[in-house]
Amino acid sequence: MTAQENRLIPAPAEWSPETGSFNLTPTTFLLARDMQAFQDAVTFRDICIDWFDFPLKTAIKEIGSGPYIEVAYDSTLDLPDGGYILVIAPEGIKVTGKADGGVFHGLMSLLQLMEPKPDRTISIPCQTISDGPRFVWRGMHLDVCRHFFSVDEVKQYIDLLALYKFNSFHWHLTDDQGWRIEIKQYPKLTEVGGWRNGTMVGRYSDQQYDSIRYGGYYTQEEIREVVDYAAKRHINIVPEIEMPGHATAALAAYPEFSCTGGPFEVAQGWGVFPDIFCPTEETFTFLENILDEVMALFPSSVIHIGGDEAPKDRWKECAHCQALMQREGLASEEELQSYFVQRIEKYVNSKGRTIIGWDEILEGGLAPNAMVMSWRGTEGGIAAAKDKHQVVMSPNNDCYFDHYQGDPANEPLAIGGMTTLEDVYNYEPVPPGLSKEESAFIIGAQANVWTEYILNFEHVEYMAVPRMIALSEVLWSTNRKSNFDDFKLRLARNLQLLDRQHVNYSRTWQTQ
Ligand code: TNX
Repeated sequence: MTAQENRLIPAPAEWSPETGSFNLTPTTFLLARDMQAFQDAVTFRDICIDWFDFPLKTAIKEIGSGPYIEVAYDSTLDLPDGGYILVIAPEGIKVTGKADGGVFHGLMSLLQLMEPKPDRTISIPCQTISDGPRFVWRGMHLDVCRHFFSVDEVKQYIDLLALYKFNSFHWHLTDDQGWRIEIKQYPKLTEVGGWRNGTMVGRYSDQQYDSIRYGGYYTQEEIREVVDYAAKRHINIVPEIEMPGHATAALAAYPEFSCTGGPFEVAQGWGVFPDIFCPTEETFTFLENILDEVMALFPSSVIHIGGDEAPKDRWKECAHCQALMQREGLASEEELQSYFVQRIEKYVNSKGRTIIGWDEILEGGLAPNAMVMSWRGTEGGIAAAKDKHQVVMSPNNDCYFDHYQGDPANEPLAIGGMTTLEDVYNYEPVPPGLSKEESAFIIGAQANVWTEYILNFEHVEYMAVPRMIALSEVLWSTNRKSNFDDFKLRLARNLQLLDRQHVNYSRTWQTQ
């Protein structure tokens, strides 16, 4: 393969093309040297059936005399965690990976290089790759509240994350417009909170609504299935349970945890709503019980507790809140939010997990062990990093894939903003002005796909792809060339892979 034909994204750290190719036939074995690698081999076999209808055989013992695709973990590799060495020669292929996920990442590179032939064999050009990630948090988010996506669709989304070596899926499960995760102790969360009696249609300024009942939720069994599916692809799922704001759906089901007692309806329009959780002992018990069930379903060491856009109007007028502020010596409602988050943090920490929240959790004082997701810009992230808290960058200018990606005149209705493919490609997660020590607290970045104006999964694909492909290179590649023209060439070839899966990616960038 010539350099011009290279289509690997994210670009590997070191890459040397060689002559010849390996020919994969239905009798080729994928041979695992350890049980961990065997698990990856089995997942890869499933992926090859899905992608190429190709029945790759897997084994943990040598069968016959090869040729093999050999996979093994090796903790002594001089590579970052998750790195791998991939050697493709005419006599065989070898993937050696470093935990966590190195073998799988190597296999995803292999997948991108596979060229199916009409005779049902697959040709893979010879080369040697040595590779490893720059950041440990390589994230994509999906809002399933404003619009709901099926288990199958969420798995398709996870497939895309896996192909581009993302390792974190932030599942935004609760919001004003719908509560999407079954909680056994509080069935009304989904029975009532999972459904709304209409939805805003078109532009926000038009204030038009339909009156169609809309909703859905995931059962705990489905959640486990998705968690397992992601884990097999070395993707951790970070669940988000929003508090104290974006809580209208929960309060429609259980108004007793609000300041006024309600009643409330699940929100039909977009925006920020004034009724938020009231910090009573009963509310804390309610939220802790919910978090217990959430933590039992999600092994993630990090739990997202939201924290954004919580108007303080109700707290200002609430006798309980004002008395609590007096008792605790809290000078403002922002400090009351900080008190709220710190109590939740203490609880989550007591279960051995860490909380992450949107950058509003800095207001009124950051909880001692919290991680911060910086979305309103980079200032929150910079402040948190200086304060020695881990930060995931997600600034809306560069990482909001609900924004327009091209001239609004030619694009489907979006929330606003403008984040082109080139903007994402040129994004640098470590902001200037941080010292080396402070920069180490920027552990990665994430793009968010909020779905107010994204009504179906095809549209999710359109908004996410190829911007997420550009982000994958930002997050993974250590030798980023900042050569957008070269990236576009590789992208054009890389997208042929997605044609096979009928992914509805955007072509807007081709005319930019
Ligand atoms: C702000 S980002 C929100 C979301 C919206 C999004 C739309 C964040 C923490 N909160 O609730 O969906 O803007 O871009």
